[in-house]
Order: sequence, then C-alpha cells, then structure tokens
Amino acid sequence: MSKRTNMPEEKGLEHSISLVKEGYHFIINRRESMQSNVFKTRVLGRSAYCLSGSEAAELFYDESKFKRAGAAPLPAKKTLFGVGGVQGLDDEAHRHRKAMFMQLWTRESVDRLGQLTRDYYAKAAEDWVQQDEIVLYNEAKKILTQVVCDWCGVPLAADEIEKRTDQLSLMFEKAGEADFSHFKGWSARSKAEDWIEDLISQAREGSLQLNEDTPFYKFIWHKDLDGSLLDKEIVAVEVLNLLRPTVANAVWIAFIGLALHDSPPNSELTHEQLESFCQEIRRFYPFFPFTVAKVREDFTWQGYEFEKDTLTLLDLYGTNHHPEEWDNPDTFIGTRFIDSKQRPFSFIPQGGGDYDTGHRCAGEWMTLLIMQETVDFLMNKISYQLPEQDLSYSLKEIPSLPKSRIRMRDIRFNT
Ligand code: HEM
Ligand code: MYR
Repeated sequence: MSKRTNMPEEKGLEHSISLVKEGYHFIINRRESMQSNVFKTRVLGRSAYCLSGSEAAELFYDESKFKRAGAAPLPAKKTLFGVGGVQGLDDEAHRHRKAMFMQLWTRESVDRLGQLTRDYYAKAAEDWVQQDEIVLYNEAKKILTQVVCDWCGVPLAADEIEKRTDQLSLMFEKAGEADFSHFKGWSARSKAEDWIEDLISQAREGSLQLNEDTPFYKFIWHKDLDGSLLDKEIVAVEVLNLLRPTVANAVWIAFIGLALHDSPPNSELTHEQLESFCQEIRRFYPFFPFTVAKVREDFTWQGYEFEKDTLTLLDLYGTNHHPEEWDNPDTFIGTRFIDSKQRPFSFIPQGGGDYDTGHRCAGEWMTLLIMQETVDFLMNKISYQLPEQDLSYSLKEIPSLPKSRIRMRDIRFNT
C-alpha cells in the first residue's frame, strides 16, 4: 500500500466569498501558497478537493474514480446546464446520451455550419457599414443565435431574434453571479425551456414539420437506452445544450477582437497559423473557470486519501496557465500551437480527456470552427477601427469579458 500523507488543507469554515472575490485565481492562489496541485478547502457549504495540472486532470477524468451525478451545484443547474442533461449522467446512460451529440459532427453538417457562419456575418456587416459604431460582443451573440437556430432546425422568426438572443446569453452571463442578478439567468432558462418544449410538442404532434437531417429532429426522436423517447423537458435541456454554448462563443469572439488588437498575427495566415492563433486564444483568455465532479468511492492517490462523495473542482483556467505545463504561460504566443501535439489533459479550456466516453465538451470543434471563421472575417473581409475604449478584463469576474465588449468604428467591406 502507498504511504498516506495529509492532503494540504485550507483552514476555515467556508471560502465561497473568496471564490467570488478571487474568481479565476481562487484555485491558483491556493495551489501556489500550499505548493500543491491537490488540496482541500470548503466552498458552497461543503468540503471540496481542488485539482490542477495534467496529472491531476487525468485522475479527474478517470471514470472509476469520479462521477458526475449530483456534482453540479443547484444554481449552476438552474441557469447554465439545466436539470437532467448530459452533464450530470454517468456510465452507460452518459455514453448513450453523449453519442446523441457526437453523431451531429458529420462532414456535411460541419460544412453547413461554416457556411451559415460566413453568411450571417456577411449579412450583419451590411448593417455595420451603415452604423457609426457597433459592439462586437453584442453583434456576435445575435449572429450566433441565428446561425445555431438555423443549423439546428429550430424555427426563429425575425422579430424573435433579440428576445431569444437575450435568453440564451443570460444563462451563461449570469451563471457565475452570486448576487440577485443570478435569478435573471434562472428566469431566462425557464422561458427558453418553455419555448423549446412548445416546439417539441408541435413536432411530435405533427403540426411542425422538421427536416430529418437537423439536430432538432434527431434529438426529438432520439431513443433512450430503454427504447423510449426522451421526455420533452429533457430534449429541451439538451437542445439548449446546443444553442446556449454556441451563443457563448461570443465571449471568445470578444477576446478575438482584443487579441487582434493586442497581439496581431501576420496578415496572411496559413491554415496552421490560423488554428494556432485560435487555440492560443482558448488557452490564454479566461472563460470556463473549473469543472466539477464527485468522488465515486474512497481511494488513495499519491498518498492522499479521497473520500467518497466529496465535491471536486478541476481548475481549467489554472491548468491552461500552469508553469509545469507551459513555457511562459502568461504570455500570449499566437504561434504556440503550430506543430504541437494533442494535449488532452493540459490544454483543457473545454474540459479534458475523451469526447465519447468522458465529459469533454461536445462542441469543441464547432467552437474552433466558429473562431476561425471569425478571425478570417475580421482580418480579411472587413476593415475597422477601435476607438478609445476600456479593453481591460477582470480575472475576478466569471465569465470575464473585455470591459468595452469591443467597440468598432469605420467598418468597411474589403474590396
Ligand atoms: C461540456 C466549455 C462550447 C456543448 C463542456 C465542459 C466545458 C465546456 C468546460 C465541461 C467539461 C467537463 O465537465 O469535463 C465550453 C466552452 C465553450 C463551449 C468554453 C465555448 C463557447 C460548446 C458548444 C457546444 C457545447 C458550441 C455545442 C454545440 C457541450 C456539451 C457538454 C459540454 C453538450 C456536456 C458534455 C458531457 O457532459 O459529456 N463545455 N463549451 N459546448 N459542452 Fe461545451
Ligand atoms: C456553456 O454554455 O456550456 C459554455 C460556456 C459557459 C461559461 C460559463 C461560465 C460560468 C461558469 C460557472 C461555474 C461552473 C461550475 C460548474
């Protein structure tokens, strides 16, 4: 048996207030002061282990050691994830549900997504050239709502665009708030679930016709492990697991606007350079702070005892900035990922490990595609100026965004 040692532990009854105050640096600060990639603290009224770095990430994604059922705190479910979705499933039930998402990534459907992204950007920019100024983040949210509804086959009338954009955005914008405004996210989710549930009922009753190739159709008629259809409430949660995070790509798009200003790449990017630039944006800028699981059964790792059912946080942002994993982790290097190997446990902006068997983000390649289309559009299809504005972003706010949301002026189509 391995020798047991005490896991470093933060003293005190509760540290949720520090989590709110320190934001993306909560785990990093303690990892540094305790000089340990594994430590214990108390947040959300309970004991919690915090893990950082690739070795600990590999442990976190070992399904025999950690489970997801009951891990996400209720506020995160009420806003961000919803109840009964893929994020909280384990084992066979998880793999079957995850396959419902992963079946969507055929060549044709990915190509269609790229085409829709280009089309909606081009359409939006026709309006931008008429305006004195636009706010990139707000525009991106509207564009992505239209792209993803069109791609999914979710009907979206022109006069609904603004309302649905707001509902889908509030679910991730308010998920990290600890004050009353968190309830705006809660309320937005319940309205959005009603919207999608109504459409599901119409499709199942035959009054709404959907193309069979669309993700919406596939989810509505997906058979669960026992051969039955999913409850419409669950289908709605899973459809929102496509719509909401796609709109959340607007956060990366605002950071693209910032990176093009702060660390502009060469004007003519090869495909590898473009991909590397987008990967570095996902590594460098803050977005999803940490992900959560629970210890499945008691076990010992590197001499530390892990107790059954204890909440466990894997530091995504901190691992992407970990000095044991990266050279100059706090410098933006747009060419860093050229020729780099896959790093399933150290480069984890959207989770780590395996897509099909683990909980790694189902939309990672879609995210990268939308980001590449965005960089190409902003660099090659239009020209613009950034007026004086506050481009800073705070690592204490979750999710973080450039303060000005990227204001752009003098927008012209390139000829
Ligand atoms: C899971 C981040 C975009 C669908 C996750 C996880 C993270 C994440 C951190 C959890 C990983 C874990 O717990 O191990 C992000 C970020 C995005 C993004 C930062 C950027 C906008 C997308 C997109 C989609 C998507 C575009 C779908 C179109 C999902 C789904 C899961 C997931 C379905 C649950 C997977 C599972 O539990 O097996 N994402 N995501 N995400 N993401 Fe994303
Ligand atoms: C998504 O919508 O699924 C992707 C992006 C959402 C980022 C939201 C950031 C706030 C996270 C709060 C803490 C999560 C604890 C499990």
